[in-house]
Amino acid sequence: VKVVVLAGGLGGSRLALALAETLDPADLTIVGNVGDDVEILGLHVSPDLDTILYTLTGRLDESKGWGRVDETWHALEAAGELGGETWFRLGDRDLGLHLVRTQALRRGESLSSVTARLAHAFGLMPALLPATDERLRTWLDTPAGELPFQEWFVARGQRDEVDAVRFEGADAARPAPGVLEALEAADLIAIAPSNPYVSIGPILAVRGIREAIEGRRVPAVAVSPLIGGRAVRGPADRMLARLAGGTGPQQVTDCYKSLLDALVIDEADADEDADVRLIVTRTLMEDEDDRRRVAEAVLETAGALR
Ligand code: FO1
Repeated sequence: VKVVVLAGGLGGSRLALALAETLDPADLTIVGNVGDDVEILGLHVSPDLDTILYTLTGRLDESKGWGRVDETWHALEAAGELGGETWFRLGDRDLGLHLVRTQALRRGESLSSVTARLAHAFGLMPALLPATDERLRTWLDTPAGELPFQEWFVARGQRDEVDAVRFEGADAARPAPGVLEALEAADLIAIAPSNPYVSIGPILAVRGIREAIEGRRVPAVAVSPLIGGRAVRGPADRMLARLAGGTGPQQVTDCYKSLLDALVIDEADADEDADVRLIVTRTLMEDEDDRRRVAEAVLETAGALR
């Protein structure tokens, strides 16, 4: 079966890894969020694409959930001594990737093209596509004003409540090459247990992607990012409570109106209802057994729905 998975950072990369381990990796296409891309020290950083790349090639620092394992920080320390920006921490190894990517982008190469080269160099088997090659940036409307994503997420530690989310550039953004083709060829569309607002939202803000999923002829299945009404990591639960009015399966489903046939939820949420078919399993993905269980729930759902 051919699968397309829409993925944000850590939750996205966990499900992508689960699917890559369970399927023939050549049958998997990962469409990654670029709304949290940011320029740091003159370099283009694509945190979610990189978290996916690092996770699926065994390079992720699992303790932080971002960046590379065995990282050192000499360049950042030097930048700090010189008054450079250090709030967004780029490690030495990570910097190597940002240097290569930024150079390619400045020469006019597209983000999807350079991502494919980086992925190939790191031995990534599934296709990894940015949602779009165009500039798309997530902004948060908060009581402290409108903030760019990483300023809210990293610099201010998500302390501001979010009243609205805006995707700068979304109107003009076209799906990156390969995205619509992969959706057209897919037997199943999966939405990873990433933050619906700031990780999956920017992908679905690309009109061509949303329309392709709305017009799908195959099942679409999401994995809820909530366990017992709480986010495994990050602010998804707070955002759902404030923006959707609750932290149950129904509120997750509401984020994906007309885009979903089923939702995989955790046992801890099994007593709740939603207006799509619910599949109950243990959704926390810490080891390979966990990942297989969640991937099989996603894949079986598709079989059961057709
Ligand atoms: N997250 C942090 O909380 N602090 C950081 O300094 C930080 C640096 C960083 C560098 C490269 C990268 O790929 C990701 C990084 N992240 C950092 C994570 C990132 O901000 C978020 O996890 C994602 O954007 C949300 O999915």
